[in-house]
Amino acid sequence: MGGVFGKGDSSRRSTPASKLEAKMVEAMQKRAQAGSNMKSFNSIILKFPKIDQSLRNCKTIFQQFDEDSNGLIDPEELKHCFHRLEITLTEEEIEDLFEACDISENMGMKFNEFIVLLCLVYLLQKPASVHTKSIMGFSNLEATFETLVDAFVFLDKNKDGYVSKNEMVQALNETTSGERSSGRIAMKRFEEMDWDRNGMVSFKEFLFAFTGWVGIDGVEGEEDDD
Ligand SMILES: [Ca+2]
Ligand SMILES: [Ca+2]
Ligand SMILES: [Ca+2]
Repeated sequence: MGGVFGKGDSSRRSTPASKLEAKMVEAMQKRAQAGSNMKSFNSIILKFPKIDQSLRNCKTIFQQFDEDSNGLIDPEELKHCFHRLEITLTEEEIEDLFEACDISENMGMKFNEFIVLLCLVYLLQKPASVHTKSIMGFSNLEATFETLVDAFVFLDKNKDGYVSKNEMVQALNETTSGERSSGRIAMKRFEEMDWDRNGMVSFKEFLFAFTGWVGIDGVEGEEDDD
């Protein structure tokens, strides 16, 4: 039952594939009301090195929670992790998150999967936390996650919680005058992001693509499932 997140299922467009995704979309739309600080696609690119650095630093956090040091954070370890970070999620939410981020389907979070998961948690938890007492206790990390959310909000012009191909093109056109090659690069980027090839990029897809771009390990190239 449920949970398999759209792999090979291209029948739905911009309809949330799961309860979790619906929540993500809702959280993203709420966040979008605050607008984006990003002025251009280039301003996102310029932030790459900083994001890269911050995500790499995250490795220590990962290792800390990988109690048996097998390179994976299993559901039990994840629960300890949330407990320690004072993240309150229901059992069901944790399971959904785990399932959604365990793209290598080995019942464990690899480093990149863990980062994506934390960022999704960040987005989900945000509205609830009134004062900005660092939710996860890692303020740098939160700033990075905020940048990623901000970048997504910038790209999602119509604020429906997904980035479409047109929006990607639009975002690029706003910036690059005269650089023709960038359009093609944008398309390539878009295709890299749209893993399930449904023509829409969800925040989760965006994050996974992002960890790949900044070269976070744990990304296993493209899967050719036919
Ligand atoms: Ca482990
Ligand atoms: Ca959109
Ligand atoms: Ca997609």
